[in-house]
Amino acid sequence: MTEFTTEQLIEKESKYGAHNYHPIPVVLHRGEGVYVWDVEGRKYFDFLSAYSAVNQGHCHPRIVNAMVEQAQTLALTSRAFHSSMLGIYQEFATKYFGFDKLLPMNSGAEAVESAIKIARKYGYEKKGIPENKAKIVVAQNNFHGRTTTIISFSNDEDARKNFGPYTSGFLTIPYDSPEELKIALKNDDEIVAFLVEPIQGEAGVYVPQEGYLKRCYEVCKKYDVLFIADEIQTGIARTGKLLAVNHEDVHPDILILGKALSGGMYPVSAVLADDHILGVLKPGQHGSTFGGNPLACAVAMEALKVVDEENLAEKAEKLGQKFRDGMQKLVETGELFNLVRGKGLLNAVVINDTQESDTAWRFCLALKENGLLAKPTHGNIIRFAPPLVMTEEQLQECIDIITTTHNNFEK
Ligand code: IF1
Repeated sequence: MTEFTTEQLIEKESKYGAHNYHPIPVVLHRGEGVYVWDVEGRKYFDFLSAYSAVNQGHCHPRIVNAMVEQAQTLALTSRAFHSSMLGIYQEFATKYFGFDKLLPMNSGAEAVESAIKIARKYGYEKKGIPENKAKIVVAQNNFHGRTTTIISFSNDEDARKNFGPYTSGFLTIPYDSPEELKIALKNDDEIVAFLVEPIQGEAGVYVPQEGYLKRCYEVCKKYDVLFIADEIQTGIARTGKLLAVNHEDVHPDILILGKALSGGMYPVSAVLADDHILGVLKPGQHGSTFGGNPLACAVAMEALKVVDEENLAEKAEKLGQKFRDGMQKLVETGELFNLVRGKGLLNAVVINDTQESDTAWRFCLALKENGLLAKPTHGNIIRFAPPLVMTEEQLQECIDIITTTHNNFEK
């Protein structure tokens, strides 16, 4: 319980904050594992996990400990000096993911920006592309973050409109089409990279056809183009493997991680690649005050150990199947759910109504009343992504909550 009520706290945000979000009207105060509590002490299952940042569960005791201990020792040095944590973290994480090198950043968007800069520089210095001509291929309906360059190649009007002028050098092709990628690369030798989400999260958990990533990777190899996987949302056990590209045995040239790299405890992101690629960055050419700080290193290392030692990838795979089976029953027996899709514990249900309707929103409000938090995307899609530390019994309880809410819901 806190000094202020839900209404008072929402009012403060509304009065003193920028209105760049439309949250579900719940004010959270505490979290533990798969649960969060609001300021009135009501308990909820968290089915968003801060957009897959809290894969390890809220306030995981091991990650909290690592954080507190490091915070009491040394939090920030900047990269003007070495720290006793950075090299240890980089060695640990590169071996964990199988790359030569790691560039540490903070937010996801920053890591995407970094990957773009590295790919361009690689194109000029290793492939001899004429100055300012490098192009990067991206997919339609992508979501890679909110910076000026990244929104330049978004086709979401809300994300883009009135934020121009835009950064050039990006070519958009349809998602889920290796053929279109091949056509693009074949006809243009100024392309340096293909940047892609293994599953499009923001687009509504759009899972491409099996073999898509593998075929795109092969096309990239054929035309000597870097395959960049944005695994900020799909990575770190969320989809049932450590990385979503592991489902198709793809080893990206550049791997981008964020979110659950810290278990949601702290903004930690990273770009991983081998020497010949990351080696293009020389002193003074890229950096960040906070990137690679000792606190981030300690937190990320512990967060990754938890993923491994608690077998979170296997859990996500198994629980995900159970979750989709539960939702599939509702798709088949009721009128409200059109379909369920996803991989591991990154899933979504498409509601049988228009994108403009408020049905999905009202369904999420009903879920909240029944003790489960989820949020619609694109009007009629509801994403379901609980922390991966959930037990099978808890998941069954959640399926029951969604089923009861579904059966009592009036469209
Ligand atoms: C928000 C979405 C999820 C991402 C991928 C990079 C980033 C993200 C694949 C940037 C961030 C977030 C941002 C968050 C909502 C959320 C989101 F709905 F917008 F698309 F997860 F599905 N690449 N995704 O998903 O990382 O800079 O935010 O650390 O409120 O904008 P960031």
